[in-house]
Amino acid sequence: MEAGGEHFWYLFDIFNFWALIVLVIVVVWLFYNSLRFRSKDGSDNNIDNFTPGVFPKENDDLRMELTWTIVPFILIVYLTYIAWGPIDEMWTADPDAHEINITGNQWYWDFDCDPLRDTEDAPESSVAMENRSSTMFYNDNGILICEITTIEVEGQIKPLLRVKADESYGFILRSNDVTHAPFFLDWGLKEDTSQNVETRLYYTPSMDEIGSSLLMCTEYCGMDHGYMTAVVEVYE
Ligand SMILES: [Cu+2]
Repeated sequence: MEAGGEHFWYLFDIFNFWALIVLVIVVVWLFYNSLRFRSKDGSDNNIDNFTPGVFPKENDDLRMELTWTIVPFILIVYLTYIAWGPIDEMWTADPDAHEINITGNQWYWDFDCDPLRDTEDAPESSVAMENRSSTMFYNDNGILICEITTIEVEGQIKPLLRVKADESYGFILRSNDVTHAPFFLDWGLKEDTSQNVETRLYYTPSMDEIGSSLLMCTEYCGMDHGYMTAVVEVYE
């Protein structure tokens, strides 16, 4: 199964549906038992005659224990199963993918369209995005594959990553400080970036995804976490 896009929203709806079902069962069960097993006025409060430190085995109900163990287990196995394909797809390396570096910093994203350009002697420095001019990367046929520039969003300058529809991209994720997590909102992809660990995700934006969408940080990383956004644009 493919990752991201419509598959993400399909999973999103199914997970929300089951979350709602579980919520209703738990809340109804909670109120039913709270009301049903209330002690009456004037009755002994220790209605079950509990003794501290002694497990009241006589109140045990094997059927109930099996039910609340097996039913959630089946649900979790089912949800894991349907989410497995898209996650596996997102993590399956495509050797032909065009690589883009995404580096998290407190509190901005640093993109690099041409990670192979850097030599081993010149490790990536965290250049503040305000100082970066637009960079473009063309493939051997002279087609623009990736562009990094800036865009003004509600009065703030944000990085803008432009990628081409139907091209395969491999995003190499790193962090210069704490853990961040870029969330490609419209693609439904997210992955942690951690210091000293390189993580990757692979995606081919489709023609249906042409246009701009938000990239935001979804791992709390300090004061300006909420402003750690960027714009991702897919062009034809
Ligand atoms: Cu963050």
